[in-house]
Amino acid sequence: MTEGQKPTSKIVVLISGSGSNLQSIINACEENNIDAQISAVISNKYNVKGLDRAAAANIPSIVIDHHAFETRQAFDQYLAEVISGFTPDLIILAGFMRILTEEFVNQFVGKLINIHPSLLPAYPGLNTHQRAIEAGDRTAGATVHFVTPELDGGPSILRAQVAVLENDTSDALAARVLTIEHQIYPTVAQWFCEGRIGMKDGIVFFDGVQIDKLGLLFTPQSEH
Ligand code: NHR
Ligand code: GAR
Repeated sequence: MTEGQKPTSKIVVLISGSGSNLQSIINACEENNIDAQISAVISNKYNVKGLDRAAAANIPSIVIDHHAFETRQAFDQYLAEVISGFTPDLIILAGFMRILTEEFVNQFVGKLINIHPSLLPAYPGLNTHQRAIEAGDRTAGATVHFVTPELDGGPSILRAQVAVLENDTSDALAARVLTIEHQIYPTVAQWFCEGRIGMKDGIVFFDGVQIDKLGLLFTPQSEH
């Protein structure tokens, strides 16, 4: 490390499934678009594709099966211990499907981010795409936000929109939203690792300036 330079940040990624968002973070780290290393991938499920992605990138992975714990608190306590062992600067929820207890969140508040497949505050929780289609929404999207104890209620950092098409299906919309997720999540991870964003007293700062509660709006780069 060159003197005076900040050391590379350490990231822990939590997954439950396919891990395509994990892949976008892996790629961005490998391409030096994020100045960080992924110390570990933790899944609460066995045999998910995200674990194969971690293995392919030579990243250690750990499965912590929530069924093995009697209570949510016990699972979260163990999860927190394992995460703390890696002394991460940033913890990324990437399709992680377990609601986290207040005790867990409070241990890591300010360094815990999530990507949610809706334009928060619309549609917190599950089945976001079906709900957007049924409501007749013309736009959908994804939101990266700091995690607070309130489910999907933490302050937004960056949102991106996609169109809802005529006769859209939940799967088709989900795929369209995922492509934009893969753009905004590495962007936010890099901002965090560069120290450009942070949360203080529930307020997000970008380059030292307070941002709107809805977060910044991502504008895709047009082709030249
Ligand atoms: N925990 C806290 N405290 N705050 C948040 O904002 C969180 C969180 C944990 C996960 C991701 C979230 C999403 O982006 C997330 C945000 C799981 C559920 C859920 O209902 C809802 C939202 C999110 C993640 N999970 C069920 C549960 O009982 C299990 C569902 C399943 O296993 O399929 O935990 O959408
Ligand atoms: C993503 O769309 C993510 O926003 C969403 O699940 C998908 C995970 O895809 N997250 C949640 O719904 C969290 N409850 P991935 O595993 O391919 O990254």
